[in-house]
Amino acid sequence: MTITEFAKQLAIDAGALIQQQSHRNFNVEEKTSKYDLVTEVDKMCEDFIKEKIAQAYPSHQVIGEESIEELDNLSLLENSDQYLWIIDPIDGTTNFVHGLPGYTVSIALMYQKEFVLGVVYEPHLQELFWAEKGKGAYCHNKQLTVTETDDIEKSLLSTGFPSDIEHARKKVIEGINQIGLRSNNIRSFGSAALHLAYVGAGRLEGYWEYGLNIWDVAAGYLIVKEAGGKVTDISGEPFTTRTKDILASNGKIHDSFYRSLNERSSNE
Ligand code: LIP
Repeated sequence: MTITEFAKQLAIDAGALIQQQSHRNFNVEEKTSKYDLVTEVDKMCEDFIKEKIAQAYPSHQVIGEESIEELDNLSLLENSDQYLWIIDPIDGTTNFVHGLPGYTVSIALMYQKEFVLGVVYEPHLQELFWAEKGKGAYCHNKQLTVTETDDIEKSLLSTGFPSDIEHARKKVIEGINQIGLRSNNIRSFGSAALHLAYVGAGRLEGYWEYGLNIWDVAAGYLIVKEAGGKVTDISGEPFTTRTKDILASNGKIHDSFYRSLNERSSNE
């Protein structure tokens, strides 16, 4: 089994575990605030993924959302020359807690500080989005390409509502004021990884959000790139492992998307 096949199967198995656990009463806790939730299923699923990676690739390093020991682990992103997995066992935990679809399993792999593999699995529709560096992006076996739309007014955009309500969520809401009347429409599905996969799949022209972490976006980043799209930070600077505020698009609307979000409203 290739490493890509391994990662795809791992995401599917993790998704099945989540679905199985969704039918019972699970414990929900607040992480940094009441807007930032974690369940025992997130932790169980992260342990499952880590264990499988450790069995198959004992020398590989792993960063997981639910076991991040901030400084030590995050410095791996910039210093590791080896294989480094970046996982979010349930991206969109709020959806999961509320019994809403749209949450995903996100698994990315870096090698020598470059993203080489990204897998996003949506267990409700059982859709598997994945990309390999230099080899394209796919949904199952179908190759993905971003849309050709070059007009922001014809673009379906998306965003998320971060748990940091004082800064990041405020900025999202300001962004909606900026771009809501200039685009075709706006959607919000509740998972950064899913939004990015949908941009890659040509279902959305663009996605922006503030205050994210690398495990939310690593796999989706590669899917957008390999599908021919563009990902930067919100000010148009290159995407890095430290990017918190993200702008992803089909590439053709990127500049006007960026300008529309950053321009001051004409009513001010
Ligand atoms: C979530 C994101 C979502 C964002 C939330 C949160 P989690 O990830 O994917 O789009 O709005 O703030 O970061 O915490 O469910 O893994």
